[in-house]
Amino acid sequence: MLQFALLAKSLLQLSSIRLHANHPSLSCFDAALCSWIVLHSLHHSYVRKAPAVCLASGGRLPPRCLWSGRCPGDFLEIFGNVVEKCPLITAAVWSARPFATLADMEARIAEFIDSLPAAGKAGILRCHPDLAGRDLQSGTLTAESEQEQVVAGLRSLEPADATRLRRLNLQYKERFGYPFVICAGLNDRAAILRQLAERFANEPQRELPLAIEEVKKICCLRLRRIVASDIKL
Ligand code: 2AL
Repeated sequence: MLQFALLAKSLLQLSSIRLHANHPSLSCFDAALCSWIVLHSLHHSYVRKAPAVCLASGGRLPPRCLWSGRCPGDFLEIFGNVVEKCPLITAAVWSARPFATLADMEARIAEFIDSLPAAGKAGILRCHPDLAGRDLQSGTLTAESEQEQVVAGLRSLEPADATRLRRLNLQYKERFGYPFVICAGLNDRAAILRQLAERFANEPQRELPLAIEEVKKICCLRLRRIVASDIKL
């Protein structure tokens, strides 16, 4: 029991808990209580400090998210493309860790994007590939983008739809100075074509925030996919 008490005492000192644990003759009850407090506090400080993302998935933390909290390199490797070809955004929100929830991380990314001037927002949009464009045909899209475009049915467009999409994409880019961006994961090809034609008519001041909202939706779906794949590990 003395060993148990000493262990509890050193653990208490390790975890910086200041209880009256210095007394050499802790009772059995004191020792048990101390141990419980120590283990409980160690568990909580670990859970609070370690993870980049802490999801309530039956009390389990996604393993890759757990270790991704440790250094920026790991974090970037996992989350670097949640905003297409904009790892700078991921690197910037790294400082805001730990994230209590996935929604918290999404909110920090959205906050960062919203804080950019219009030229920065347009820059983010310019990092996005055309929908059903040359990169999809040549297999040079990012893995995330390819998956989204294929699932939306953009690889198997009818020739007439493909021609229409190409023409509208070009006109849109000429009008706004960046490619048409929409969350392909939430729209099928008919909805994409319809929205492209509708949004083309918008004034530039109205279109920029709409396009940026789509970037945030794409980001949320990508984050969810990453975390879901972690939970399966
Ligand atoms: C994309 C893309 O690559 N994935 C997605 O959801 N939307 N591109 C785009 N121009 O909208």
